[in-house]
Amino acid sequence: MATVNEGAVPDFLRMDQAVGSDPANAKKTGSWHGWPTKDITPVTLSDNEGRTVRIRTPVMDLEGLITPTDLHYTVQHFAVPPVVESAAWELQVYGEVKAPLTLNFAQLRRFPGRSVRTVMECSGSDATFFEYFKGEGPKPSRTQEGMILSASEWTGVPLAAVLHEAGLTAKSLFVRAEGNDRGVPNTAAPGTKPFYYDKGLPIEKALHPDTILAWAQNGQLLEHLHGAPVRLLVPGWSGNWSVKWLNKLEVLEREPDCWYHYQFYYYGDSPDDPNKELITTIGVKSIITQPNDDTEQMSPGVHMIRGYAWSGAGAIAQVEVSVDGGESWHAAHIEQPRERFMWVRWSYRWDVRQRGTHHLMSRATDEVGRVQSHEPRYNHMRKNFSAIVGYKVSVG
Ligand SMILES: Nc1nc2c(c(=O)[nH]1)N[C@H]1C(S)=C(S)[C@@H](COP(=O)(O)O)O[C@H]1N2
Ligand SMILES: [Mo]
Repeated sequence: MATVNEGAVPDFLRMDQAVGSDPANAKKTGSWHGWPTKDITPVTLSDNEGRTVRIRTPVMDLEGLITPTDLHYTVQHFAVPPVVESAAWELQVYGEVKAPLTLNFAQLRRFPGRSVRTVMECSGSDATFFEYFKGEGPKPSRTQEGMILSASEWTGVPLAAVLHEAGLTAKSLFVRAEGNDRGVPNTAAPGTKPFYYDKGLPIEKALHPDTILAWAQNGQLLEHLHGAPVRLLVPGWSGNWSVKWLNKLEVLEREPDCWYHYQFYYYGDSPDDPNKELITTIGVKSIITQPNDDTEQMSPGVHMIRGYAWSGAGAIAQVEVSVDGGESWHAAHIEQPRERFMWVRWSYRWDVRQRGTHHLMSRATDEVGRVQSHEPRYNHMRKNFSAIVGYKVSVG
């Protein structure tokens, strides 16, 4: 182990000199954030053994683009599966391939690596806004409930590299990814047998270079709740495609009949709707983070209205802000970097002189021309809410 050569460290760099002796530098808590003690806490739920199994992200409190891993939301449909050590992990690749293969963790890591920064949004995020928009429920509070929305840098290898190693044929049209968690959904038909969580990705998306098998998140090996040792990561598509605790890749000629396709993550008016549409790409969406539900009266003067914007279909091209309930719109400043799958931060300088109530809104447009809508796309499962949510603020 290397030892520090005390003599080589200049006095001003020594920890005791720098912070220890001066009471003004004593560790502080509360709203002071110069020490890693600022109380930004996720909304969590624990199992009956005290383990955290659900996390909702306090998006209004975030700075920058990366959600710290301990604040990144987590969702799983079944019980969290037992830990599989990376040394014991294996990935089976089989089905419509030239040469089925089994890879261990070390072998997977020999493929050329790739990192991708992406926003991840659960289809169920903001679902209670559907009732609110229909006038059937109170306005949900994103500050109090947290959001099923986060963003990370993920590191792994392109799924395409592994598929090419196994060898694709003209019949390799879908890739079914299966996790290690097993159960029976609450809403499944009586008699449904337990099954492993799985999703069947069309080959075009499977071969996209940013669709990766990830073993790391934000510079560290994956944590168990996020799918360790290896998960699938499908940027731009709803979170449920990014299969955690990945064990198997089955290549198929036809779309597999995964339960979480047309029984859960679909658009449609009812379970019997003959025109069900599978949910893939996430919407074009912006949210205002400042001011927010916790903001009390604002004083006349300059305020920064801030937020995030993202789209599953392309980079964000424009964000506009309205301070009069959507009658007039002004361009917001979009902060760099603006990456294809990442969210962006935006801000609008609002110089407000007039006292009274003002109705703030934000509207995002992506590079393929999709514009955030005023009305949600209603669907029986209440998935993928992406409409504009306004905030009334009082200036006085
Ligand atoms: N194996 C497995 N993978 C899964 C799920 C699951 O239940 N089992 N849930 C999906 C859903 S609905 C979402 S939104 C994301 C959440 O990923 P995270 O917990 O790392 O944020 O994982 C997806 N991958
Ligand atoms: Mo989800």
